[in-house]
Amino acid sequence: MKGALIGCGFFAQNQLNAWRDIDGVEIVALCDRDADRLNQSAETFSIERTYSDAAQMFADGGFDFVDVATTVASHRPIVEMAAKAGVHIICQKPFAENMQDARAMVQAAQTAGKTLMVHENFRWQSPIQAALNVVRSGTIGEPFFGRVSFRSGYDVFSGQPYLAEGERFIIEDLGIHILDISRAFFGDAKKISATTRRMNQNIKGEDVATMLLSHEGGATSVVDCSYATQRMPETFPQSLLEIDGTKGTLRLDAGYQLTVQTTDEKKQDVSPPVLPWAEKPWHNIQESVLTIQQHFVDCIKAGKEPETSGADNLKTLALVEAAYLSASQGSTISLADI
Ligand code: NAD
Ligand code: 89V
Repeated sequence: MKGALIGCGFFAQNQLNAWRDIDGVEIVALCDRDADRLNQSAETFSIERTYSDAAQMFADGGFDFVDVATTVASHRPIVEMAAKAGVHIICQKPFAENMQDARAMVQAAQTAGKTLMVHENFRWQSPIQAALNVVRSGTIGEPFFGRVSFRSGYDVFSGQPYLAEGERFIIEDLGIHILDISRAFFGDAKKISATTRRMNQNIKGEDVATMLLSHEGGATSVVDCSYATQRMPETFPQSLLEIDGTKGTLRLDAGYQLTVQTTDEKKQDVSPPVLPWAEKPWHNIQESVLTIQQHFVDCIKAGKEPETSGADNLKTLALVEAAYLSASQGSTISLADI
């Protein structure tokens, strides 16, 4: 399969490394309107075709899929161009700026008959997959309560300065992943209520969010996120889990320690591997980039809908919108109204 990538910024370097690791895939074209970033990525990854204009790249064609690694404002126009050009699409999160755009993007890919997957990679992290395997196997019975927690004081703003500048921050950028993990464990949500705070006065958006979800199957989950938490050990970028089921409990604690208690207790170290191009503490996220991109390729080959497809991600994005609405109104929001 031949691919093209648009947006040669901070995170795309991981995506380009991961594409290089996947058998049978070659990235043949790159696009970025920033010439320095474009040329640097082209040189690092030995990619000859380079473009400053995505429309020109699609017009020239010669690839089966596009990887959209730009920030959110450009996602809808690029995804629509890609669908018109008749290529499969993998698009970074946040999928879209609002539900209307996201629905239009899903529709565009459906009309074109092409796969559209969102690069929603946190549920693909191997410690999360290890916990999902335990829950899906029925070992702890029916999960009725969960907490999915991401609390850190890590400086994300030096690598991603735009995160300090938006009206929205933690729910849209990070909470979106943690809400998606909650969906992976407990299914879709019916209702959500949220509170937010901004503790860091040097940024525009909220950096603390606490969300309570009622899931359609009856489970309740607490999704809590913070970039204002000074603690040792610093756990960035680990998502921690506490799940109570009818037959036992599961904990994913700091340091990737998984504990499953039923009639007995089993402890397991589920630390992710550090890939040759990865570096700590990002290795957890970096490994999931490889896993999710492999899933995209496997699904296209098998003609299957990806687990984190565009259509699926509408439900995660709806949770983000509902959480902001809840925090601004001080009320519980029904997902049916989003
Ligand atoms: P970035 O600003 O470093 O890079 C984005 C690049 O896209 C820039 O080089 C910019 O010039 C280019 N670009 C923007 N619009 C363009 C257009 N229309 N045509 C051509 N080039 C264009 O951003 P980043 O930190 O790499 O983030 C990119 C996306 O990845 C964001 O949506 C972010 O939320 C997401 N992200 C995801 C993860 C994850 O774990 N899934 C982690 C970090 C970032
Ligand atoms: O995964 C992300 O989207 C990143 C970070 C982990 C820093 O929040 O922006």
